[in-house]
Amino acid sequence: MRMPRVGVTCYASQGGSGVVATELGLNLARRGCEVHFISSELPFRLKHYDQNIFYHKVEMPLYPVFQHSPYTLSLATVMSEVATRYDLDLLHVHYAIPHTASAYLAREMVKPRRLPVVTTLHGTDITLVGQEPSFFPITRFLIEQSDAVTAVSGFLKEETIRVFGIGESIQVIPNFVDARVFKPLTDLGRRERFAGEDELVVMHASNFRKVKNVTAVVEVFARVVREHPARLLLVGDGPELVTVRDLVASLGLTDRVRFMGQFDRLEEILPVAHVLLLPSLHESFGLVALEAMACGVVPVATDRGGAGEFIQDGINGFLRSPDDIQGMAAVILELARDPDLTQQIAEDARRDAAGEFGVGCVVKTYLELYESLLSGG
Ligand code: GMT
Repeated sequence: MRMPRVGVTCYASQGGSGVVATELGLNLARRGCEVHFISSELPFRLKHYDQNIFYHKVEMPLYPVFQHSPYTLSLATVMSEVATRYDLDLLHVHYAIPHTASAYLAREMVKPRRLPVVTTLHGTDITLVGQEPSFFPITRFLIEQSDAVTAVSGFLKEETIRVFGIGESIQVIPNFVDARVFKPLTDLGRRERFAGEDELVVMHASNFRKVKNVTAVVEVFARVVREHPARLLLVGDGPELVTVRDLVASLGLTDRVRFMGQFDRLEEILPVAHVLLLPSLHESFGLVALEAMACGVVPVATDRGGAGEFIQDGINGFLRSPDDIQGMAAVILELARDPDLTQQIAEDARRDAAGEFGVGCVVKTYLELYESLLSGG
C-alpha cells in the first residue's frame, strides 16, 4: 500500500500545537508520506525541507467591505485546491478552531471524492476557547463532524466528554519528543555562559500567557535564591512579559534573572537548565516539560491537567499545585542541595521521555490511525 498523502494545518506561530504538527509532518515525510503544510505562515519549526514536504501559503485578502479577513474560508479554499491537485488522502488539522471548520468545508467542496478529516485537540481549543459561548456549539459540531479525533492526553479527552458531552471515541495520542534532538548537555561550558559553577539554573519557557502562571515562576525563584545561589532563565514572549519584568524588578531580582526572548531552537537552550519550572494554571499536556526531560532536565510542573501522564512525582520529575509556591521552592531547593538525587531523576526523566513518548512510537500510532481511516476501518 502506498503511504498516505496528508494535508496538515496548524498555527504557525510559537506554541506546542504547531510544534507537534510540524514534527509529526517532518517525521511522516521521512517515513515516505507526502506532507502538505497549509497555513498562513511557514510553521516556525519547519526548518528543513525534503522531497516529501510541501508548503502552501494561505493568503488573506482584505476588501473594504470586510472588517476582518475571513481566514477560515481562505483556508478551506486552499485545502480543497491542494487536496484536488495533489490527490490528498486526508486532512489532519491541529487545534479545532477554526481549522476543523475549514477542513469540514473543504471536505464538502471536493465531494464526491473522499477526504477524511482528522482533528487533534491540543488544549485551550477545549479548555478555554471552545467554552466561550460564541464558540461552544461550533466546537461541539466540529468534533462530531471529524472523521477521527485525537487528544494529546487522557485529561483532555475527559475534559471534552465532561464539557461537551461527546467524545467517547476520541483516541488519546500523547505528544512526543525526538530524543536525538533534545539531549543532555555535553559541553558544560555552555552552562557557564549563563551561571556560575555552583549556581542552580532554573528555566521557564512558554508563550507568557496568563494560563502559564509566569509570575509564580518568579515567586518560586525568589524563595529559592534566598537560600541557594541560582539563576532564572525566562524563555519566550507574550502578553504577561511586562508584568513579569515588573515583578522581577520589584523583588530586586534583576541581576539573577535573564529574559532570553523568543527562541526557535529550544533544544539549544533547554539543556543548560537543571530544572524546568512549569506552574501553569492548567496544561493539557505541557510539551516543554517532556522536551526538558529528554534533555535530562528535571521538570517541576503543574498537577492540573495532563502532565501527570508522563511525569511521575518524585521519580522522573515533580508535580505541584500551581499555587503551591512554597512546595515548588522546597522541591527545587532539595534538588539544589542533593546533586546525586538530581542526577538520578534527570536520568530517569530522559529514559522515560525517550521511550513511550519518543518520536518513533507516537508517529507510528498516527500512521496506524491514518491507515485505519483510509481502509475504511
Ligand atoms: O497553550 C495553548 O493554548 C496553546 C497550545 C499550543 O498551541 O501550544 O498549547 C496546548 O497544546 C500543547 C501541544 O499539544 C500542549 O503541550 C499544551 O499543554 C496545551 N496548552 C494548554 O493546555 C494550556
